[in-house]
Order: sequence, then structure tokens, then C-alpha cells
Amino acid sequence: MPTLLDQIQQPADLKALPEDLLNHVCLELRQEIIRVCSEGNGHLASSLGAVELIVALHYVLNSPIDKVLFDVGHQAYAHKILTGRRDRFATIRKEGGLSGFTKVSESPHDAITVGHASTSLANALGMALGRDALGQSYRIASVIGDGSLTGGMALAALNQIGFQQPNMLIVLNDNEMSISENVGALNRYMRTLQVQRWFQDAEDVGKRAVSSFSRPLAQLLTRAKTSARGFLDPASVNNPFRAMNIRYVGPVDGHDVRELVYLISKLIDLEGPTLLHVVTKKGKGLAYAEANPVQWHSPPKFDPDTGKVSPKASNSWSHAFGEALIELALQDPRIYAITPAMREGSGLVRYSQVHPHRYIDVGIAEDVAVTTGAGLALAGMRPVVGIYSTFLQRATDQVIHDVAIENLPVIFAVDRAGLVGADGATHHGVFDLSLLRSVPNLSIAAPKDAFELRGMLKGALARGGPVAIRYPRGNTAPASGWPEITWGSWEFLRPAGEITILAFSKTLEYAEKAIADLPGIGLINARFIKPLDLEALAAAARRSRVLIVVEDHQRAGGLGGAVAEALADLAIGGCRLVRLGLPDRFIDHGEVSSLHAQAGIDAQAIRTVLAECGFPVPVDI
Ligand code: HTL
Ligand code: MG
Repeated sequence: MPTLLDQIQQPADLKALPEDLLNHVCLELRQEIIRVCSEGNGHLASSLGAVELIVALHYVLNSPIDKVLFDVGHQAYAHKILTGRRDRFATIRKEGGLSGFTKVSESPHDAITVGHASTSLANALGMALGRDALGQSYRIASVIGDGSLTGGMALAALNQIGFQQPNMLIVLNDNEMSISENVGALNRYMRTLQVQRWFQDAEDVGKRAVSSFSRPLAQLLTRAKTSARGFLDPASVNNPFRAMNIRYVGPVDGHDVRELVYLISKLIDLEGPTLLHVVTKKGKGLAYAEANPVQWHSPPKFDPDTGKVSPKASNSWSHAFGEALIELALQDPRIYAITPAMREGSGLVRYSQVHPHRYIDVGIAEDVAVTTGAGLALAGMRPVVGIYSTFLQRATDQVIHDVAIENLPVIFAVDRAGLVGADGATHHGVFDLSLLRSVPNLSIAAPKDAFELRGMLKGALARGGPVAIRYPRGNTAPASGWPEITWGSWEFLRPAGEITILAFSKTLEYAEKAIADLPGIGLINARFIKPLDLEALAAAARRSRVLIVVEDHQRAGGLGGAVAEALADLAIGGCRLVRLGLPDRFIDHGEVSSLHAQAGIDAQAIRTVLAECGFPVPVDI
């Protein structure tokens, strides 16, 4: 039997359906999303929660002429299916397949390219200003989650939107969750709005079921046209959106698709900015995901009928970091852990339970995470900011201006450094070295395993001053103990040879594999990117005909660049330097091992380069 989705190639096909079929469209969308995500690849719970609001937006708006923006873009799977990408939907996040987020180059219906949070409102503002400057009149609707609204960018953009008064609709998708429970005063305020709304509704409508606040709100919408203050709002005096001169409507049931169609069609053409506050359930329609949205934010492969997941190994780098920090914090009462909304991903769940009074989740606000670290350090603490490489990009100035100038002892545990795989170009952690390497006072270390990570953490605490310790996504064997690591020292894993390879973390593994059967090749664990071990470098450069640097980072500005600069400064000639790293272009999503192979930094690629450098070696491993 043909399904409704079979009839929908474009949003126009959806708009042609009678309104009473929309619930069924939502049902079919959920089935497809669950089926594809059960293959172990996708942002399931967020996408399930946004189905009705996406259907309603496309039912009312006329994309791609009208623009629909999604913050982060991880909740937009229904949007992808409804906008001509259903046939490729199963390829999402796989190499060569659809991106897991919205992407301008992927579809005319994707209004922005995204993956990091809190950017949609400034994008929408800019688009509205551009539209108005060109005398155009398309409509703009921007969807943002409650988590993403904790970011400074989103709040600063709201401030401007209220000031500039562009015509646009903001849909606040409030599910009370970021990846973990949402935080912040605004979030707390939104809870009171919901509770007050509930009581008011019950009072006003008395006999009606609580779930239908449709008609009273409908009456109020008529009034709204004449008076911006005409809305019934449970907390009208204090409403911060209204205080910024943004018309506020809500909270409304974000799973009542017909109600949403009605409201959006009324609100979208109003003058000035309007914020529609919809309440949704993360994981909606899948009981086990609704019950545990944290686990189902981005689950591994699972059985859709039972919700059974293949057990995940807990020997990740993140886990090793979290466990080490728990132990260190037991010994040192100055340690304080900070996460910008990444408690799970950064391995800080158990830490947050063991040391709840020396832990803070600042929301999706990396800038605030870093500068809160600066403040803690000024207060005599030893803050440790657990942060993904890609998200640290957001806080480069805070590292420089708030931490490094005064040489404050803030430690950055930089997770997911290097290519990350399925999340793609927005999430690869490949810029941290070039962004951080020029910052005075800051040390940058890259452990080869969990044991070295522990030694570096301990060494960083003992040393004082800012330190970034970067490690990749994935697993490493668990370790205990605290090795003494001389700060800034490299480790000769094999003595310098005719050719010597310099690598760290993941590429060190590749190098070891590449030369396992090749005696005579030197190998250095270049575990400090800053300061460099100049003595070791000079020794290797004098002894070797070729130095090969291999790194899981942009070639521009990485270790290879640092070595080239140092060799020039040391005026050591006669030694050729080969730099293997990521090319000067953005790399899409795919399996990390495959992306590494294509970028020419894996074991096979190293082997090939050895042959090119004249080392007598069979190329294939
Ligand atoms: N920091 C930044 C700047 N961007 C992103 N994307 C993250 C961290 C990581 N992250 C996500 S999704 C997400 C975070 C923190 C939660 C967003 O919560 P929101 O949406 O309430 O906006 P919800 O999931 O539907 O509840 C990804 O990297 C995908
Ligand atoms: Mg949310």
C-alpha cells in the first residue's frame, strides 16, 4: 500500500494534503526516522520531538522561497524527508550520504549550514535584514531548542531582533533538555511559564481537557493584531522575550500538529518578530526514548522493537579523563570541573556525582565555560574545562584574553581532537593546534594513551599556567598510576634513523603499524606541540635524512608547521621535512579510518611516503 510519504516529493505535495491527514504523515515520518536511526547513526530523540512542528512549518510556509532555519540542525530529519531527500535518507551521516545537519550545499531547502548551536537567530536576523534591504517579502521561520537558547550568541541575537523588529517567526522548541537536562535561569523561567499556563488554562477552560488550549489562544490571537500586549501570558509582566519587544505566544503543545498549523499561519505574517514557545517531548513516540532522552540523543545501533542496544565499551578517552579527574579532585580540593553542556560526551557523568560541589554545566556556552574557568583560577581554584576541540573554537578569545594573558592555571581537556567521523565538517576537531599554538603562556600536550593523559593532567596541575591536553574520539586502554612526564619532552620510541617519523596520539598508532617490520626508521612520540622539544628535534634532524610529521589536524598551523618553523630558526639544513596532515579544505562526514586514508595520514599512506623517500619497503602492508 502506498504511504502518504510516497506522495510527498516536495513540501508542495504536503501542502496539497487535507489537514486531517497530517497526523498520519507525522506517524510515517517517525517510523522512517526510527528505522534509519536504529542502524546506529543519528540524532534520534531530538528529531522525533520536532516532527509535528516541522510538518506544520512546511504545511504553512512555502520553502524554499520562504526560509526555515534550524538551530544545530540535528532535529531536522523530518525536514530532510519532506524536502526531496527521502530516497537518500538512509544514507544520512554515512560517507557520501546526507549530512546529519542542514547544509546549504545539500538542498535549496536548507537555509543555513549548521552543526554548532545558537547560530540560527543571528542568521535569521541577517537574512531578514538582507531581504528587507532588497525589497523582498519572503517569510522566515527559525527553530531553536531550549538548550541552544542558553548560548550567548542566541541571546545576543534576540537582543538585536527585539531592537531591529524584523518580520520573523522564532519557534522555541522547548523539551527541557539539552543533551542532558537543560540548565540556566531562563530554562527555569520557562518551567514556571509551563506550570502557570497549565493552571491558567485549567481555570479558564475548566471543563476542557488540559491538553487543548487551542481556542482561548485563538481568540487572543485576533486581539494580538491590534495590540502587541494582547496575549494571554501567564507571566506577562516578567516575560523576558516581551521585555525585549518580541511578541511572545505560548507555551503550546508542540505535538498538536493542527494547532501548530493554525498558530503558525496566524503568526507568520504579523509585523515584527514573534516567538512561539512550543513544548515538546524529546524522543516523542518511542516510549523508551521518551523515558531516557539522554541515552537516546544519539544512540548506537538498536533494536527498534525492544530498544535493546549493543553494549558500549566504556574505555573511551573521555572516560579515562573523567576517571583521572575524579581521583585528582579527591587529592586536591582546588579542582573544579566545567562543561559547556557536554557532561556525557566529555566523560564527566561520574565526576558530577562524586564531586557535585566542584562541578558546573554552564549550558551551550563555551565562552562562558572558559572565562568561568579564569574566574575560578583567580579565586584560587584549579579549573578543568572539558571541551570538544570543535567547540573550543568558539572560545579562542577567552583562552587568549581571559586566561593566557595572566598565565592563569586553567586546564583544557580537549576531547574529540582530529577527525570525528559521522558529524562531519562542522564537528571535526582539526583547528585547535593552529588556533592555540600562537598563544603565549599556553602549553599544548597530546597523550599517546590513558597513562600519559594521566601524567599530563597531573603535570599540568603541578605546573600552573594554562594547558591544553588534546586527545581523539574513540577508545584507549584504561590505565592507573601517574607517570612523571618532563614538561615539554618528546619520547624516542625508536632512536632516530635515516628517516624519523614524528607523530602523536592517533597518528602515532598509525606510524607504529607502518614501521612494525621496518628496523632503521626512527619514531618520536611528539607529545608536546608546545613547547616543542627542540633538543630532541635537533638531534633527530641532524641524524636523519628525512623527517616525516604525521598529524590528525590541518597541515596549516599544526605540528608540521611548528617543526618547519623550528628547523628554520635552528638553521638546521640538509634534512628534508615531509608534512602529512589534513588538506586545506573542509572534510565531510564518513568513517574516521576511511577519512584518514583519503587524507593520506594512515599507516598505508605513511608506508607509501617511506617508499617515495627512497626507503626500500614493500608499499602494501
Ligand atoms: N556546543 C555547540 C556550540 N554546539 C553543539 N552542537 C554542541 C555543543 C553539542 N550539542 C549537539 S545537540 C546539543 C548539544 C549541546 C543539545 C541541543 O539542545 P537543544 O536541542 O535543546 O537545542 P534538543 O537536542 O532537541 O533538545 C550536537 O552537537 C548535535
Ligand atoms: Mg532541548
